[in-house]
Amino acid sequence: MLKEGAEAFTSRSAPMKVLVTGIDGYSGWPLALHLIGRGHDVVGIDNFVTRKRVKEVGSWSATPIPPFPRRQAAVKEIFGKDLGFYRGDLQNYDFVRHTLEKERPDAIVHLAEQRSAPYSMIDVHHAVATQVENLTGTLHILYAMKEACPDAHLVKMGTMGEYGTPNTDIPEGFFDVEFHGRKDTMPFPRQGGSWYHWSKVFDSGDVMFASKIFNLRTTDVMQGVIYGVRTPEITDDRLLTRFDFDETWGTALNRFIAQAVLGAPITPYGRGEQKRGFIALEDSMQSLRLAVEHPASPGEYRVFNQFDASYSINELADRVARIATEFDLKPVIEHPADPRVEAEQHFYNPLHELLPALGYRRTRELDEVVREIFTDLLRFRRRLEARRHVVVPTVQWRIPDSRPLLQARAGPEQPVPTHPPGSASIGSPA
Ligand code: USQ
Repeated sequence: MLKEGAEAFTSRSAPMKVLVTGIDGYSGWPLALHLIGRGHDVVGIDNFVTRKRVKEVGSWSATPIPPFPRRQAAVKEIFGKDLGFYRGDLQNYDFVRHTLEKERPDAIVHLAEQRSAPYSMIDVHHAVATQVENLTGTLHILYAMKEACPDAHLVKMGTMGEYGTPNTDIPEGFFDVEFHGRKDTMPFPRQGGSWYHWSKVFDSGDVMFASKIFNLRTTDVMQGVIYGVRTPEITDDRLLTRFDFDETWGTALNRFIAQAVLGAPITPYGRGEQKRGFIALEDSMQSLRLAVEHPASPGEYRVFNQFDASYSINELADRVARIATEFDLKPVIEHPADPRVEAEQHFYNPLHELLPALGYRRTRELDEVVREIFTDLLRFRRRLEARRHVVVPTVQWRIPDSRPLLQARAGPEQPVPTHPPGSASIGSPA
């Protein structure tokens, strides 16, 4: 349970060893750079499945991403530090335990999960792969922590989407309930909006329970939608992080900017009054670092709502359209029927007080980041042009098999989930 007040947190500013799972990903890579820039030692794990899965839906990153050994070499050259790396799969328990035993990190930031809601909704195979892989990876980490490094602190990437859109304020994880005359503090109800979001809900239960039975230090991060392509540490194109814009892997604001660059319609789904919590990439990294540097206590399971401000999808579309004109673009906004099953107009007031209590401060304003994304995407316009067909919404929540639709969009190849559970080899430092 969460301890009250910021005083309960013990800050550790001394250099720490941090293991980042999913280090090759959109958040994992800039997090590694940010932690290294702050003097921490970073070791990463990845199996490169996101690279494969983005290809599976016919897309690629708008930013060109070097192979991992070149990323490591750039870190060595620019930061003068070694970045340890294990290529391997969290589905393999021996690999996870072996890596934790060898590295004995102070903190583990667990980002290595299937992170796309639309990908999880393609068909039954993608739904099952998402849930089996996400839950198995997390359970393997929890057990391996107990065996190999029980004093380490787990910072687990969850999602604001676990809460859904209830007609009440959303607390940070827990709330006080009075029912039939009795009172208790209980986990706030979770109402995921995709098989992906439900996998995070189930993960949260597992992390909370493991924290109790194994006396582990855990922080569950309810992450809002991240936007942006740069952090201060990305000073060279070899250090760029990936930027997805396709319907499956791209997220709302990033997609809208890519659509404006392409001259394709910006697509707020349905009425566009859906509200979500958003945060700039740089500020998300700041938040994760604060969580790492202020570990939970042994046996403590705490929940942070990690977003900076809430916006409706229409507000974001309008803002992107307005800023696009500064770049001589001629944006058009269209409202396709919502392919998802979600409230298109609703109350939304999540609280976010715990990270500010640890020192979180907004460093980026939305308009400024939108301009920065436009500037970068215009540089990589040809990469967007080459995959322009993938921005159109295709995966439908209400139908059990969207593969024919994806196939029609992508050509003859039938997408099937890459990387069946347990298929990857035991990794070694590379
Ligand atoms: N949306 C549009 N038009 C688009 C794309 C999205 O209107 O072209 C709408 C969606 O219907 C939804 C909202 O924008 O209402 C957010 O969708 P999204 O694709 O940006 O984000 P989502 O699928 O919720 O998932 C993303 C990340 C996920 C993370 C989550 C945080 O992929 O890993 O957990 O954001 S949150 O949304 O707070 O749950």
